[in-house]
Amino acid sequence: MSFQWNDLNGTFHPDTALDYLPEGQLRALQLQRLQATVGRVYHNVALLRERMDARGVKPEDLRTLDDIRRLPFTEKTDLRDTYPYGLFASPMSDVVRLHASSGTTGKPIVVGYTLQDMETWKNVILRALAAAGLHRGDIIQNAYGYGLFTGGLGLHYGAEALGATVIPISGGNSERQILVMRDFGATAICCTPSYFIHLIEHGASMGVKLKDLPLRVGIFGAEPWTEEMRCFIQRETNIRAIDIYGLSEIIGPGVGSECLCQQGPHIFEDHFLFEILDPRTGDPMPDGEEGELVLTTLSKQAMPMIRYRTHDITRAIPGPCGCGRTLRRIERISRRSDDMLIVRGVNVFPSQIEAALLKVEKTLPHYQIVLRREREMDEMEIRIEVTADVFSDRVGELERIEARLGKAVESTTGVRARISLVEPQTLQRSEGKAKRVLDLRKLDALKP
Ligand code: DLL
Repeated sequence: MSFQWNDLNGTFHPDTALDYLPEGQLRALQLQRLQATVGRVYHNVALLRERMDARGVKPEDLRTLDDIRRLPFTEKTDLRDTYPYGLFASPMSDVVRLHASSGTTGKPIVVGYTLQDMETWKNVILRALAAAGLHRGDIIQNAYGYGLFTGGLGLHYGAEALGATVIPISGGNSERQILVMRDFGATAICCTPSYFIHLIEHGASMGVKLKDLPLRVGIFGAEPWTEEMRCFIQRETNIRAIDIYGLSEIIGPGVGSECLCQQGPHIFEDHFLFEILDPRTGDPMPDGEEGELVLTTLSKQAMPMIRYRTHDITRAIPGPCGCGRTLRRIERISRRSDDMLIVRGVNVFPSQIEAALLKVEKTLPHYQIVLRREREMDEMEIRIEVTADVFSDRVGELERIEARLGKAVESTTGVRARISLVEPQTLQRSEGKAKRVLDLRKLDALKP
């Protein structure tokens, strides 16, 4: 049997054909799958059946896609409250894989997959990688963590199904990452954007410039990053930095991903239905306006999710994409409704700070936001690495950059911050998701 792989000339093989489904057919497929999913949940998940009964909704009441609004939301707390398997809609004997996510607080959540779910996952990843211009013959270094985290194993099977060569290196051990990247001739890397920036520096310290390697594409996600960060990565390495989005509760990586137009992730709408809602009222936002992303799985078996509130803030991007895919796009997720910091009463998002900082010359994309409570007042300190020459340059250079950064942050957020410039390689690096905020205010408040 011969396969039609997604080769450089842009032909797509059967797996990616769904990306181009005419709109009408796509919506019809969504409705059919939604009805089946809701039926499955109603008959197999007690919590959701009780909630639907309480609202007087039965699966057969779903006649159009808009009827989804009659269904109750699912929250992360529902997964915690029913830990570990309470939202599973398949018997454990059909579950072939478990993953878990610890999140930032509390009990972990557990997610399960049937064999068919594994096929779905493989399919969306394959399509994500193909959309990023990868194909048979590419050598993909997969530096997302393998294990309970969905990143490593999630990307793995889709990359193999694409026909590419996978290096399952997992996260960490940066020296080995660089040697493998160079010696094995990796043409693509998958990891968090913050870890990749660390690899750029680590390579430089070993005398390896990533620009000189065959590396062509980066599949970056699992944490918020900004367009400024993308520019930095592309400038330093000459690769295409592609944004991949996903979350454990829905499937893991592969809910959506960018094509080479790099204008926001296309959502794999044949498997995931998305709504953008006002996070306070739960009402739909007009097309193109910002709100909370709410996702419903359309083909998951083991753990279908109905109207899952992601707390990720984005908007639907109106209009078609230059690549010809009919799958709608969302704007990159730059923030979560729950990562908002309230500093002296002002709402501040770390992504706003990142964008402001990286616009100033000689800054490096490593920063930390430290919040303290001093004399009954919130104090925000921003530690940021700057290029080494700043420290050796003429007197006054440090102060000049500090002042520019302070101004940039204040004009973007409305909050004055103390800026501390630090030398390259001073701030702690992460192998996975970066931790940008250190909020010590509660601790400070306890001090006598
Ligand atoms: O981070 C899945 C994943 C792995 C996605 C590898 C992409 C690549 P969780 O650990 O459950 O799953 O975290 C999900 O991470 O709700 C977002 O807040 C954030 N996130 C994921 N991808 C992006 C992205 C994986 N591309 C949570 N941009 C999500 C911004 C992202 N935030």
